[in-house]
Amino acid sequence: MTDIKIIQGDITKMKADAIVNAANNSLLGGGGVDGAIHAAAGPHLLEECMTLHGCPTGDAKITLGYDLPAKHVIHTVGPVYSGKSSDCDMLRACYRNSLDLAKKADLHSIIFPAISTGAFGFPAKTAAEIAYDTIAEWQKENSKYKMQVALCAYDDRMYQLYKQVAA
Ligand code: AR6
Repeated sequence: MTDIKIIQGDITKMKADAIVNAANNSLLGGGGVDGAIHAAAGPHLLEECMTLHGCPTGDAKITLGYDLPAKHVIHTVGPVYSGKSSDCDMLRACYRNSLDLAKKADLHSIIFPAISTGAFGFPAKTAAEIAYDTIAEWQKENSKYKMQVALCAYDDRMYQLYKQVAA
């Protein structure tokens, strides 16, 4: 059964087994949600990220959450939007690999920001559809594993798009 909550707000304030970071290949911080997560988690997050030696686009790596309410951060790297169909494949891979990693770490709740829809320029509506459909498919394939998933919109527009695709 599909069980995806649509929520709005600042992901750094949210409690879960993991929040997902829309990072870049260096994993050493940046702006947007990445900057907010590092600021709220404190300097130990960057120290742990420095041991990970970056992350390829579409892949995901896990750290502790340090000063965040969330226990862990799953850092994934979305595609920089270029209009190629491989962008969609990469965005799907971000959601899939983050969920697989959370399951491997025995986590049971995860909150995603709208990966790639800010600085990386991915069209919000298509990104919302990819996020929802990929998570729903993963939940179907992993129906024996209880994983609460939420999609966190920061602004009203993204929130309305998520509500539309979930309807
Ligand atoms: N809580 C939830 N969502 C947020 C927050 C927050 N505190 N802040 C921003 N968003 P972006 P990207 C939303 O640009 O497009 C960074 O510099 C925002 O409204 O953070 O994947 C990285 O280091 C948007 O919908 O990530 C990379 O270099 C969504 O998060 C690059 O930006 C994603 O916007 C990644 O770009």
